[in-house]
Amino acid sequence: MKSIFLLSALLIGLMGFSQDFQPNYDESLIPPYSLPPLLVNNDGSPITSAGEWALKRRPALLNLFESQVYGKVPSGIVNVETKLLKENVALGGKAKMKQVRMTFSNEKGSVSMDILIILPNTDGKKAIFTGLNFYGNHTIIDDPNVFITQSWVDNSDNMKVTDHKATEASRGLRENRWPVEMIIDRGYGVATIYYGDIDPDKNDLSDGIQELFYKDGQTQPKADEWGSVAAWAWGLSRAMDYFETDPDIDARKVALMGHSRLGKAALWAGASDPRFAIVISNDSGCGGAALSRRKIGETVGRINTVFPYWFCDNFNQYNDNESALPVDQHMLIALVAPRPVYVNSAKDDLWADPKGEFLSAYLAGQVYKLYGLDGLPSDVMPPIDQPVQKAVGYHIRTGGHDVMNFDWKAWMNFADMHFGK
Ligand code: GTR
Repeated sequence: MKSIFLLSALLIGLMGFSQDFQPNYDESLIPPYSLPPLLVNNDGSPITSAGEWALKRRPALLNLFESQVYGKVPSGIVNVETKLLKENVALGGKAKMKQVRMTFSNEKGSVSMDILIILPNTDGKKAIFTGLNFYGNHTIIDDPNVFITQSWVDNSDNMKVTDHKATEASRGLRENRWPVEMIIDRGYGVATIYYGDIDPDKNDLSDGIQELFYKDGQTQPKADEWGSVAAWAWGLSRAMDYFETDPDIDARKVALMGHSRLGKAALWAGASDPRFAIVISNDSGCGGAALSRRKIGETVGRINTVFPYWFCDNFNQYNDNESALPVDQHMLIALVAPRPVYVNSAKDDLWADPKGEFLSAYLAGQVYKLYGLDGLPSDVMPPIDQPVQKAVGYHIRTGGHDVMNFDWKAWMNFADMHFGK
């Protein structure tokens, strides 16, 4: 009885927050804020060299993001079994397709994720773009060889998903976000995973990879343990473990990209796992590239209310209390340094706060400078549709919350530049 009462109170509270929430889109109404300094240690001493950054400040910040924002991966042992499910030619012979299943298991259970890999059908190791997808590997290319995920999928009219099951009906429906042929023609490979294979995107942290890590009797992550974003990031790192063993992939040239919630996961994976050579955030917004303290569009309180399982429970302390955060998201971007990082926004995607995303990328430049590298040259946003590409890259393009060919072209130019093509 008590729990029913608590549950309804919680639901009413959540509905209240999501219904009453009025996002602010007016720059003049942003509360005054000061950002925690990137280059000052917790004891007040300044960071003046790349060595000090790498030895002192970076680990301290990584730790804060782990314990206060995304959550730590708990200790635990899982067996990993990797199996090549299928290999075939694709795109009329110009590409080679492989599907690899990684199965993680222990006495608590078993979770499998399928990596769809499409590479130019030429000799030698390929640089690749990797990232998670929203509706299943079969949505990114209209090819009957691609297996349909058995994992839970969010229902969607557009994506033709009902009863939370992926079917033939959505094959190829996300080709617009994954211009595979264009990527292959530029000499890059693509490797993608359905994010729900790792942890289904619903408020239940007992049906994904987390459950394999629970101690006996545990049913929820502890306050400083991983939410779904960190679980998705963990899956990306496991994919990287596989890339390191694949003779067709140049594991030193893996560019990691992600859109929106998957952009948050890409940034966290890229910040915490230095094997990703380039990290790209597309419209990742709140909890991704956007500065939390600006409170424009989506806020920490709103995201934690509507998606209470994305971040660790400790992140709730900062709902409507951003000034207490010991970090802000410019620090997350800086954790990628000195590896190239690219942030991009869309003009109409105000919910994700394009200016806040830009400022994070700009401010992270302080750390690149310690390495003798150029960040973004100015704190004024570049004009629409004009990418700026240094060690830090940024663009804001025409249009809304989406992944478009414009974005892919900019990322491939950025990769060409940094991979020395
Ligand atoms: C929204 C959420 C955003 C973003 C987006 C998406 O509902 O508020 O933070 O993650 O979903 O992933 O498409």
